[in-house]
Amino acid sequence: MKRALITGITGQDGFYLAEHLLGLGYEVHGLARQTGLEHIKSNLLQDVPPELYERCHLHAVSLDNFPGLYRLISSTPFDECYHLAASSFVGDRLADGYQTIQNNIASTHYLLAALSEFQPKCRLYFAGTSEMFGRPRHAPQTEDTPFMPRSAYGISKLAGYHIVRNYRESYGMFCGVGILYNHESPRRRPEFVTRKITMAAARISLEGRGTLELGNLEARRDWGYAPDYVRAMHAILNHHTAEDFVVASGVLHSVAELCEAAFSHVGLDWHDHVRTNPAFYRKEDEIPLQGCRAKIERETGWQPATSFDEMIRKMVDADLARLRTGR
Ligand code: G4F
Repeated sequence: MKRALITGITGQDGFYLAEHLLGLGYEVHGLARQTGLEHIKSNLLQDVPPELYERCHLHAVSLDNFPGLYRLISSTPFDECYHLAASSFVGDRLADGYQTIQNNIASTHYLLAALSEFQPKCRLYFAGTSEMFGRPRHAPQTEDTPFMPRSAYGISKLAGYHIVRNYRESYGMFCGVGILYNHESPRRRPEFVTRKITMAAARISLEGRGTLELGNLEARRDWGYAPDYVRAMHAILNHHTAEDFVVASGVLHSVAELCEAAFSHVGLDWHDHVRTNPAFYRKEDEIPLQGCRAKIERETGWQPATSFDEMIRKMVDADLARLRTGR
């Protein structure tokens, strides 16, 4: 039986990855902050079924707790480690990004240092992001597109990527990188635009009235379904060589199209309910973040299984169910 360690196991991707690996017969271990574990025990994490985590070995070790991390990595052998933990909201101003930069870089460095010391044969997956391309020179982006991050999050992830690349090249460790584009699900946090819209569509359809304030409706993103993308993470770590892979749908949709998909699913016209508010505006670039998934498809056979419309319908349905049951 293979043994995997997931950092950030209580997040959206950690949840789906744990579910996927358990289904493949792995013994799954997860790192989480003490508060995250207490939330699981007292069933406080919204919609997180504690049954899943009961099947995992959870460790109350925060990634900035270097001694705790060393103790775990020096005592338990892992075949694979998925490093997903990170502060991940893009909207914060660069000037407010100190914690994001500090935490995301230090955690990656600590983890790699501990693995190289005690378990150099453990395969490491690093959660890269399209935010590392930031302001790309062309679309769609590939593994060869130059990085040009423009957010604290993108900068921190790019620094983490270079740490990982150095352990791969200089120490010969198996470090696979997925450069993931936006990926969503009913477990997405409400500050991200997909979930903000699906929650509003569900609420307004049940209450019969209401409005939703959004930023730029013409903003476009390459959105995919998180459970599909965790399959890509596993494929990347089980490829014959450690490489970088773009993981994307390859298709752009606008925020307006997202509204259309969500509101029409509950029989509403989004134009009647959506207003724009400059407070949510972000400057969008002319060249969009749109990924080319040709390499991962060619080399691992990975493909997304869920369409944009299907994903939005699943999210709205889940939000309707939550509102109806009061959970
Ligand atoms: O949902 P978002 O906040 O996601 P964003 O900034 O693209 O970041 C997500 O995807 C990245 C790529 O995978 C990750 F690196 C990152 O961690 C995160 O998961 O915004 C999506 C788009 C943007 O263009 C934004 O300007 O929606 C636009 N938008 C328009 N109105 C809005 C709103 N975004 C938010 N959050 N709220 C709005 O009212």
